[in-house]
Amino acid sequence: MLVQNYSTVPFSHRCKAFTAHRSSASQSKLGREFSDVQSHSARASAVSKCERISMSEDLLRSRSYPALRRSTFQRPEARISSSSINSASENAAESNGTTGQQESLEVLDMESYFSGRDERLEFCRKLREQCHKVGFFYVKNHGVSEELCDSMLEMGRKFFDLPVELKMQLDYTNSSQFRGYMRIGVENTAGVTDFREQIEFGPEEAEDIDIVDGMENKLVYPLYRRLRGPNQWPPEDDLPDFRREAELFIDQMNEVSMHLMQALALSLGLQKDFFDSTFKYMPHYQMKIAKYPPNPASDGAEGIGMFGVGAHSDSGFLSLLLQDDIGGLQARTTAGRWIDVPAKRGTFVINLGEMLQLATGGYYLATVHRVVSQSGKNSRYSVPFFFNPRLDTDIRTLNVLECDNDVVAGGSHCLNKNTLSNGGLSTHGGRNKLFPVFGQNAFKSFARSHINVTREHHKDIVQEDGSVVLDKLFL
Ligand SMILES: O=C(O)CCC(=O)C(=O)O
Ligand SMILES: [Fe+2]
Repeated sequence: MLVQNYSTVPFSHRCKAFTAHRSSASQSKLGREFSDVQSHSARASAVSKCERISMSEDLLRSRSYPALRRSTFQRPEARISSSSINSASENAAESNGTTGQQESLEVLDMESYFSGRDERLEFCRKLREQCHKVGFFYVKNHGVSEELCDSMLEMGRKFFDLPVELKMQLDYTNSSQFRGYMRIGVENTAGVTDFREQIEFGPEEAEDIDIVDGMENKLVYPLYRRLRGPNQWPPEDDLPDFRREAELFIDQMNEVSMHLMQALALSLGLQKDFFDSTFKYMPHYQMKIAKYPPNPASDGAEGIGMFGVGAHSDSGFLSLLLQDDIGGLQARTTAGRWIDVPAKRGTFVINLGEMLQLATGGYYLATVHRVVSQSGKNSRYSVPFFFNPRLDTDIRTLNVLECDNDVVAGGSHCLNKNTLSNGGLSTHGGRNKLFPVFGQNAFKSFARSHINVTREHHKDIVQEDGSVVLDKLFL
């Protein structure tokens, strides 16, 4: 959402912004390659500030989490001992040493997060290391059953196999929330068509409508209220059980995501519940199912369809990905090397979005990734889940580090009052402007990515010449 040419950029991802700040220093080891998001001094500063905050035993105390609707979530019970864990931050500090020995992405075991104090600490230490150096990793023992994951991928296959007329009945242009079916060609990255079709869902709610003089008014303000509304589900007759399975999956993904947010808080030396008030109760998540056809060029050559989705980093906070075993996902090291992120059964791929990168002053990385279309006959299916806070979240409250503008590369990669008070945080030479409220940024990104939907459903912000005017509505 931070790029300037937003007319083709969907909300959940697409920002090359921070890649510009990564040096191309040639480092042979993966951990190092991924780690140089900022100048050395900036990173050192972030580290030292972070490590000054020590964890207390309270931080690791398990908190109850609302029971899941129809949940079969398999979270092991937490067993937290009450002894002191003051050495946690020292352990974490050690983890930031430039070991840089990894050659493939790490798999973090969430069972240890749910286990005793020492295991939980160790999990958080590894999490911190991966977020800081790589920004891309797997988690296993996350609690979502393989059966449900398989079922989601199968539901995706069945959905995309439906006749195009049926899929088009769920076309995203029907939805003022920008949700539904997107055929190939609707989205692109840096002007190149993404070679995938997808269906997108968000929190299932009634549309947020004001009653004015006894009349329903959909043109509510703040604008981000318009992102609340219903999903477009495939009819039960066409696709029995799709909605039930998808809602079950969403519930469980929300739960895993919240555990990860708590683990992220701990990994940064914060209270475990640091993110709870903004993420736990009404997260504005986005789930989609994507189908990536094989590369139309039988020899896998470059050309139209070479990339399912081009190089981008995700714009939100936390992305979780379920993928089948076809392959094609790659993450880019700062040395410019593309690393395969192959499917590993029983895992989710986790990567961080730019909002989290900003909130940590660049200490945690929003790593660039892409999907390369595979040769052969088989399509690839994946289920990305983007976990974001409540729409009304003031993103300044998520700033987890004191941020020194003189030190941080670019001078303004932090969410503090000063940089946001003049109507928006600008990064990258003023091209990318962030608003203080999460939903403002989300709406802006959707509205500009899908201008056709904006013109159809949000006429009040479209000018006579067809362009969208948003900024003044946020003042
Ligand atoms: O489908 C995938 O494997 C990745 C998708 C992705 O990166 C995105 O939608 O932002
Ligand atoms: Fe992505």
